[in-house]
Amino acid sequence: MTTPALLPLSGRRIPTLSPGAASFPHHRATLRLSEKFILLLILSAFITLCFGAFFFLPDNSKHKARPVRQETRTLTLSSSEGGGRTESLRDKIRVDHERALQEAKEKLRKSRDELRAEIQTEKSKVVEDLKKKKEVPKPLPPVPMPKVVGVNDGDSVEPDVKEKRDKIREMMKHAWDSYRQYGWGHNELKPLAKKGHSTNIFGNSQMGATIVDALDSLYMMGLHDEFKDGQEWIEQNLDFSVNAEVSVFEVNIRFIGGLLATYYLSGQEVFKVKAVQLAEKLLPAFNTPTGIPWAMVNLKSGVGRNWGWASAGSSILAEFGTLHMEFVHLTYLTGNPAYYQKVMHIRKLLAKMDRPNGLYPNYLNPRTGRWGQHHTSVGGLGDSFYEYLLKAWLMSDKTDTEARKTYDDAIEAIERHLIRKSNGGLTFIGEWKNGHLERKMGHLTCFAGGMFALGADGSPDDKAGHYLQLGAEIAHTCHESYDRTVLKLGPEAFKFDSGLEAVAVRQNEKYYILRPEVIETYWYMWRFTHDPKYRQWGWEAAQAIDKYCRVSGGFSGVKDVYSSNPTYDDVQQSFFLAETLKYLYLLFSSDDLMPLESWVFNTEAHPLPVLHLANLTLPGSQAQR
Ligand code: DMJ
Repeated sequence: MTTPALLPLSGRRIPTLSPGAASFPHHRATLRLSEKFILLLILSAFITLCFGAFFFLPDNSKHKARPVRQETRTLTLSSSEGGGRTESLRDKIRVDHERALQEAKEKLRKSRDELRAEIQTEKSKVVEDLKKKKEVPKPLPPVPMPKVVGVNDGDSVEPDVKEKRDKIREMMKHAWDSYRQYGWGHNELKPLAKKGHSTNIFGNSQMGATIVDALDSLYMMGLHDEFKDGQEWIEQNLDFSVNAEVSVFEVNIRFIGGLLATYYLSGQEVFKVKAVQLAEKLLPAFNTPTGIPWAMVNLKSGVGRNWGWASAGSSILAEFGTLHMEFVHLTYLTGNPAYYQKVMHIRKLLAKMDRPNGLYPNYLNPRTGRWGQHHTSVGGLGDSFYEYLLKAWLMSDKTDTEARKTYDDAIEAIERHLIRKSNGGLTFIGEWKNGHLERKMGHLTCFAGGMFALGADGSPDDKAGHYLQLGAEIAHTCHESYDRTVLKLGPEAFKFDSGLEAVAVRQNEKYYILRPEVIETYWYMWRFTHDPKYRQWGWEAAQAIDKYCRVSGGFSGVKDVYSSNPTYDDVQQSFFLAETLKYLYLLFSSDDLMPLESWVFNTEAHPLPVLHLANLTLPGSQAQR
């Protein structure tokens, strides 16, 4: 009861605490405190009076409603039988009064800072409670579930292949069990230190990135108990109202992609609901003058900004260009056009821009809508932008022809300006930097072999054979980058210069951090050609990972693939479980597990079903479909 009376009083103190308040003379503060004490006394006396009036004055309404005889009876009752009751009421009032006084005294004994802290805590509690009330998940509109095919198949009849598949499953279990034991709930695992790990892409949060990223792999591999544990953690702990500044791109591809894929595979509503809750938290990132999103957003405040290292405050092509698949699915599942409109706006804006040599620079300023440095890459900073153009077309059941045309044009420019053959006959994809070609290829760029193969069917001028061949050449080059190392694992970047062929030069390019791109390309090439060499190459990589990256607490990256005695980086990346092991597992499964006619894998290897939208119009998409 005393708190409401004190709150306005305390509230009035706040202005005195504003800048300048610190210089108030001490006696003045004392004077204010005694004034308040007197006020409180008056107030509590007044409360006592009200109590008395309430209990002892006759009730007017009763006067009107009841006959006179009953009135007399009531009065008689209170003076004779009610004598004891009056006494106890007086006692109660006295006790309440004393308690109020005591509480008031205690409050006044506290320092200004203590009081301020109390008020702040109360306020935050109210805000939190209100938020919790608001966050009760809204039921989502029912939509037809897309065809979910080939989720539980894939076991091979060949014993040798089956054995390899089982080995990959065992590796997955080791990675998961270690994370379960030492890093549970953290984003990632430090397998040597045997504790949790997180990087700035997830802010300072503990959002269980490995759980969300790994769930669909566990599901496909039939690791049911592990899947159940992960689902339970998500149901009980995955909370996005955290004060964390996260990467919009990473959260989209790992969390939203992971949750959506797991929803489609398992049919469990919780994954869909969580994906939508999280997506809502990303939307403020699009509040920029151009609608090109910030790279990072604070999940609590919605404030966005870009990476400090990006050219001229720019957003990154591979980040704002890798949202389409997940956002189309979000609109499909929720009926909310906002997601679809955001990504289509980005596409429209890019279509209007000039492109140097037909190439897309990696940097675009979200305030001015102008390109930053003219660097173009099919690896880091550019890669999945091209991938999502192709996959937007595939995911729309090949009806999004605008996306296909944009992909074809971009690939044509890339082939003309960035793809070359080395002296030793290896096809590589270099990087365009300020008007010249850097003859260096990243591990990340190796995904492009799979992309070319995936896009071969449907390419213009009957060039399907050409693109499948290009995919095979990239796969070969990337295999060489693995084969020319001591550990038989690929470096982060390798050169084709001054007599060098597919080898890393700088020490800081010699590491392998459990990345998936080379194995991803082997898998696509395997699906399209069934050439046994892709399974062979995949198996070489799996063995090397098991031999050099496996430790008792999980799997770790290594710092130098050219050293026979490498040191560990002590990180088990979440994409190792989401992608590397999933692609390996698929490589040793039959094609009826996740057939590519029905599923499109996002850039983090989370499969999303093809939406047969030919006769459907997404809200806000009239112009496009
Ligand atoms: C993954 O998170 C995704 O594949 C992303 O597109 C880029 N690379 C990492 C893994 O290497």
